[in-house]
Amino acid sequence: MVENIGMKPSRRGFLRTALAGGGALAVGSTAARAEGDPVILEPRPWNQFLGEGVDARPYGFPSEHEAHVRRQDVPWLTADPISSVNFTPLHELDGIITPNGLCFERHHGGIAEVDPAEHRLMINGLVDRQIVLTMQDLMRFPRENHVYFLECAANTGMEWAGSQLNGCQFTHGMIHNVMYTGIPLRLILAEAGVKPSGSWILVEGADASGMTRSIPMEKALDDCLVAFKMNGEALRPEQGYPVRLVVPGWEGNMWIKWLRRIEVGDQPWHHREETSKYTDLLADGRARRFTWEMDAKSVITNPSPQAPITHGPGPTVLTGVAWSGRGTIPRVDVTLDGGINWHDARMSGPSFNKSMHRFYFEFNWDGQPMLLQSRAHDSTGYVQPTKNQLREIRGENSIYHNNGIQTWAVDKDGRAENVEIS
Ligand SMILES: Nc1nc2c(c(=O)[nH]1)N[C@H]1C(S)=C(S)[C@@H](COP(=O)(O)O)O[C@H]1N2
Ligand SMILES: [Mo]
Repeated sequence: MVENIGMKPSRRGFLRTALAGGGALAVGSTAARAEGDPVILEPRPWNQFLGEGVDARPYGFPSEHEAHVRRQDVPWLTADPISSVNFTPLHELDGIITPNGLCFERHHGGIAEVDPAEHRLMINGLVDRQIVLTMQDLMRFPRENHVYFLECAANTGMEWAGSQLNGCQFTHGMIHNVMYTGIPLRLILAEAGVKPSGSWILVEGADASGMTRSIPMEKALDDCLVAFKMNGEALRPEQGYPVRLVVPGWEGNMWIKWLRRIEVGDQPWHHREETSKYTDLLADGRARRFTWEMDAKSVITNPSPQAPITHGPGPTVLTGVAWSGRGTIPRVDVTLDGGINWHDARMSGPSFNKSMHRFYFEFNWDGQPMLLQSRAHDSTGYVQPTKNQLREIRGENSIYHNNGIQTWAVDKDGRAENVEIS
């Protein structure tokens, strides 16, 4: 089937051909277009008139032509928009960083509009000194910068039993990847002095949901951050302004927003979000307890249902993202024929620990239907499973932690649809 769709047998051979012949594609279509093209021959408003001055946009927004690039919810998914979720438009993005205004939102009590002057972070419980820190106090701790993905454990949860939502925004968009500036949590805990019996922390949010989660001390002292900046600017209110917890590689629910209290204890609290929620019910009625780490996962973002192929047969760019809660993604395989032939995708951009990675696969589409899939390999050697492999182990009751391989069926017109073949 690879030959059928015009693939060169050797990936390296194709790349060389593509690079050498790259000009041919561009020159051919450009030459044809130049004749009588009004956008070239007739003046456009933007070269006839002067534009707005430098002060017109003190805080910039995207071009009005990008208005379709937006977070979106699925109205029937939740009873109301207060305890709900919307989704990152992955099919409109490139590279690895999610712009702040497009990071998906998950709230249990709506967006807390916190006044930083009235925000406090309390450390209590099994500590030598209970302390209360203001934002000004926090600014005096040493900071670090790290790029991490946050994925809700429910991402792709609607797809357990079969394909359901038509677009990678909805199937995979409960994820964002941001550079955080924050204080290592261990420094704040050291300021309070953790007692020898302190082996767990409870983190609590200042929003109306008062969300809490238990986190083992080992993780708290390892790479958790108390973050106040995202992509260089203050956290957005939607993301927990003025401070949120960053729990690298672990499920999004633990990344408490509007962080106001950290209690040190000697056992987990077993609150709502770690018992009745964010627990995986297995086929035999038992439940997986504390599934914190996010397994390696990937998705093709283009082509995909919201991003069909509109240019017809010929050179085509396939791209997507991959991530793992256990490390980096050295390799992603892609298939155009539903897993009969797999090809090495080309990784591009920085490869950070517990961050999103970008992959590309350029090929010549011959206009025949395709079954597109991607398969991530992480730095521990773990390989992203098929959905059937997941169901064999976890049954059909699950919602959370679905990292199975996603399939898009592309028809001869380039339209893509969410399907399941394995
Ligand atoms: N205080 C508080 N923290 C919270 C939540 C919340 O509702 N309140 N939602 C959690 C869940 S379930 C997820 S997936 C992430 C979502 O983070 P985001 O809104 O930045 O995408 O925040 C977590 N932290
Ligand atoms: Mo979540």
